[in-house]
Amino acid sequence: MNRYICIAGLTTAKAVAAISSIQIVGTGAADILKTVFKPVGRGKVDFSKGQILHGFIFDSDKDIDEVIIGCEETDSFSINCHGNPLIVENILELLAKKGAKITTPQEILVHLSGQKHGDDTIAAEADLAIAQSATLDGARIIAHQTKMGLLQTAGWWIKNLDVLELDDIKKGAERILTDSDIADLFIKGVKIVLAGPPNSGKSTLFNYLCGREKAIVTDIAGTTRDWLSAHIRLKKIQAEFFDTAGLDEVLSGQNKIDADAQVQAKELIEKADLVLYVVDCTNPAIVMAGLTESLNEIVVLNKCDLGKSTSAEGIEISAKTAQGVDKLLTAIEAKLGVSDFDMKKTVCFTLRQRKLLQQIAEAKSKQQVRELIQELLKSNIIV
Ligand SMILES: Nc1nc2c(ncn2[C@@H]2O[C@H](COP(=O)(O)OP(=O)(O)OP(=O)(O)O)[C@@H](O)[C@H]2O)c(=O)[nH]1
Ligand SMILES: [Mg+2]
Repeated sequence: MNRYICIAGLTTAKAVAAISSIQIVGTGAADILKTVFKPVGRGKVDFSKGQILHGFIFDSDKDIDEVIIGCEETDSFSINCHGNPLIVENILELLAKKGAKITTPQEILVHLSGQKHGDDTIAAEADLAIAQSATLDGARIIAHQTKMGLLQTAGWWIKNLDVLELDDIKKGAERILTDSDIADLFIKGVKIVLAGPPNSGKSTLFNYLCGREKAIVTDIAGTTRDWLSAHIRLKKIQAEFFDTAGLDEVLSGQNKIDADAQVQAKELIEKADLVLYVVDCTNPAIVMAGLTESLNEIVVLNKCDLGKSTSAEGIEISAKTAQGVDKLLTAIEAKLGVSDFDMKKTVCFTLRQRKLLQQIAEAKSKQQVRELIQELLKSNIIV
């Protein structure tokens, strides 16, 4: 029977790198390490908190790798080995053989932040979310919630529950949810889809934003079929731009490849945070069809270097000369609501928090609100 209840897993990327880090945490972690680690030189090994140990991980009479072990807490160690997936696998296999349960980086991180923050769930969740934030501002927004923000608002609600109106708390929860939608754009990044009729210059604009000729550009309608994407840093947020096939009913009926390309483009549009509907402004009869009212959309009038012949409204640019592109990037952030977002707003940043706030926004009694806030402040983290 397994005597230990400890877990181990890789906390760095699963790739060839200079160093990989394996974390082993929980009851029995030190006992396991004693059986697989030998120090460089002689002397007794001291696994107490704060020690840094240099030596070898070995299995029977065979050394697996030279390592540096950081003793971070009682029964919490980081094994820093060479960044070779094979070595990592051998060490994990050995730890499993000795009784550790091998698990995901997520579970390890949950364990570590739980250890660090005790029952302060929001702070523990923040540790995990900050590590995955797409931007520094996103990390800053999350960090704010652990001292002020969400922690303070929830604490204030609980403390003043008797004198506060139920409706005011419900409205407060709704406001937090709305602000969280924008905060999410800083934290997770945004998906922006370039859509529009064939030949309007979507790929030309995409290439300009990428800074290289990633997509094929020709004057043949229907050039792009498989979509391409690229991560591009805007002024405030991180965006993934998607170049898609031109939307066109004729192309759609032409053959299976074009038909599939149309389907893919429409699927991407549905999932986008923002659609840039790119049209050729030299065409007096632009078809503005294809998109739905519910979409967050900016109309881009491209090819303005050739003169404008359409009466359609939109942002005039030339993807070829870059004229107007800066204005477009500013308009994108304004449309998404991130340009003047106050980083000190109270927001939620996990699904668990969001669900509880949704329940608070629909609560029927103060007692129900009390229970929900208590759960918000203290409960197990759900990754
Ligand atoms: N003068 C001018 N030509 C442009 C501009 N943008 C694109 N073009 C030209 O328009 C043609 C079509 O450009 P693409 O970028 O391939 O158009 P697309 O929208 O990706 O086309 P599909 O992939 O077929 O949907 C090419 O010949 C481009 O050089 C622009 O701003 N000004
Ligand atoms: Mg294209």
